[in-house]
Order: sequence, then C-alpha cells, then structure tokens
Amino acid sequence: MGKSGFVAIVGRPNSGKSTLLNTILGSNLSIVTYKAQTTRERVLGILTERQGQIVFVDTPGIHRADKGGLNEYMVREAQGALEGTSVIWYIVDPHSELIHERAVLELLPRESSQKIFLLMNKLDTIRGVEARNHAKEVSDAVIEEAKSLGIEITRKFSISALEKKGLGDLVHETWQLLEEGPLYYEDPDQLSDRPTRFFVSEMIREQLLLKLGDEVPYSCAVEIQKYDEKAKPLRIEAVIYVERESQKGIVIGKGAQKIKEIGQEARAKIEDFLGHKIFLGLQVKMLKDWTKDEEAMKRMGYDPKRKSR
Ligand SMILES: Nc1nc2c(ncn2[C@@H]2O[C@H](COP(=O)(O)OP(=O)(O)OP(=O)(O)O)[C@@H](O)[C@H]2O)c(=O)[nH]1
Ligand SMILES: [Mg+2]
Repeated sequence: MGKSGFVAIVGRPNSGKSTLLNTILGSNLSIVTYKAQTTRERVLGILTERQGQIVFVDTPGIHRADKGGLNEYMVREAQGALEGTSVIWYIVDPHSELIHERAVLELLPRESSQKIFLLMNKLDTIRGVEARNHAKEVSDAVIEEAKSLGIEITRKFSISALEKKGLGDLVHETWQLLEEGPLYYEDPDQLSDRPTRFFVSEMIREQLLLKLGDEVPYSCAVEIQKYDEKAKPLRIEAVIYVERESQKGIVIGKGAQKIKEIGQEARAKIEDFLGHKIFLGLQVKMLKDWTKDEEAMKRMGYDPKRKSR
C-alpha cells in the first residue's frame, strides 16, 4: 500500500489556488481568470503516482461575505474543504496585507494535527528590495498572528504557480507528511471527481468572467441543459442565467455580438479540453436575484448540502 491523503488549497481570492492545482496536475481543470472570486465550488484534483495518491481540493477564495447569499456559500465551501485533510496549503499573494489575511486565518484549524504550509506565491512578481521586504513582512506577520491564534504554520515556501518554481520541494515535503492509506480513486487516469459537463459549464463561466465587465459575471450561472453524445459533433446546449432583466442585454450584446464571442471562445476551449469538435448552443435567461436566494442557488447547482469535499 502507498501513501494517500487530502490536501486543501486555501487562501484569499485571486491568490493563485486554481493556477497551482492546474500546474501540479498539468491540466486546466479549474478555471483561472485575473478576476477575484473565479472559483465558486470545491474542485478535486487527483494526483496518482507510484508512491500513492494526493487528492487536492481547490476552493473558492476566503473573504468576508454577507449572510445568506452566493458569497457566503463560497466561503463555506472553502471552510468545509478543510475537514478531513492532512495538509493545508495556505496561499498568500506577496502584495497582500495582514488585514486581508485575517479572514483566512479565522477559518484555519487551531490546535489541530493538520499540517499547514504557507505558500508565498507569485514569486516571479517580487522584483526589487521593496517588494521583497513587503512579501517578507506579510508572511512574518501572518505566521505570528497565526501563532497567537493557536494555528501552527509548519513551513513556508516561496513559489510561482505560474512559472512552476519551487513546486518540487513543496510536493516532496507534502508526500513526507502523508501516511499509508488506500487510493481514494482507483483509476490512475482519473483527474477529478467532477463529470465532464461540470468542466464544460465552468469553461463557459470563464468566458463570462473574461468578456463581461466587473459586475455582471458575478450574477451569472451556467446550466447545461443538453449534452447529447449521440449527436455528431457532440451537441451541448447551455443556459446562462442572470439575475436582473437589464443584465440579459449586456450578456447578449449589440446585434448579439457579445454572446457570439463568448460562445466562440468557450467552444474553442471546450474542444481543446475534450479533444474533439462540438456544437455549443447558448441561451440567456433571467432568474430574479438568484444569488440571494438559497432555493434558486440550489437550482443552479450551488447546494450547501451537496455531498462532495
Ligand atoms: N505572475 C503570477 N501570476 C499568477 C501566479 N499564480 C497565479 N497567478 C495569476 O493570478 C490570477 C488569479 O489566479 P487564480 O488561480 O484564478 O487564483 P485563485 O486563488 O484560484 O482565485 P479565486 O478562484 O478567485 O479565489 C490569474 O491572473 C493568474 O494567472 C504566479 O505564480 N505568478
Ligand atoms: Mg480559483
């Protein structure tokens, strides 16, 4: 029997959690954008090697969220992901401040046997003495504040998830901490617990984040309504839900130009992911204030009781 265990990847929005997961697995599993709060749900990434299996849990960014809406759901997703993990990778952006990191520190386990690594990410952006000093000040302050809360940060790593720096050591040290255990997923080729259609809907959401302004993407959800594998090419029909009538026009755009662009780009990404051609049909509908209503959120797949890590 080899070693196995769960490793949660947590941190502030935009710190590079999903990028790190993708780099480690060598696959674009979890969507990445330059915008904060890209990831909404936990996504498992499974690394199976000769020595055993690490199941990584990518999580939404931890921030202070209002009660009862999508943001609170996202933070709960991140918090729930910590349960049952042997190691926690806590990612910090070198430009962050202690005050922002407090939201994360509050959720980390105290007096626990779980090991916590602090990963100072985006090493490639730390240029010059001032930036280096700031990064060090932030990590020192975080480690000290953690200690005062009864949270023990076992080690600190400096990495670049984007440029693949410092990752060998990090993964090696993580294996060292894992105990003998079973493979949670037996198929060595399985990369995630999620079905393909989840990744398809995420790739559409990724384009909404990239192609729409600052507000509207956060009001959008994507529902796959048809996934017809008998059709050639594979036929996928999806609905983009917005939460206000006025947002429909923004997503569709003048002369339907916007939705066309979103569709073309998403199709290219999905084809790349699946390795074959597809047909992608998109529609835009309104579900009033869905991000503020638990029942509507459930319909969109954001169910607080969903069984998954
Ligand atoms: N320069 C640089 N940029 C990085 C690095 N890691 C991530 N990024 C960038 O940081 C941005 C956010 O990356 P994500 O991986 O989406 O961050 P996240 O923590 O998953 O964000 P949320 O899902 O919103 O919580 C993207 O523009 C990434 O390209 C890094 O090591 N160096
Ligand atoms: Mg993410």
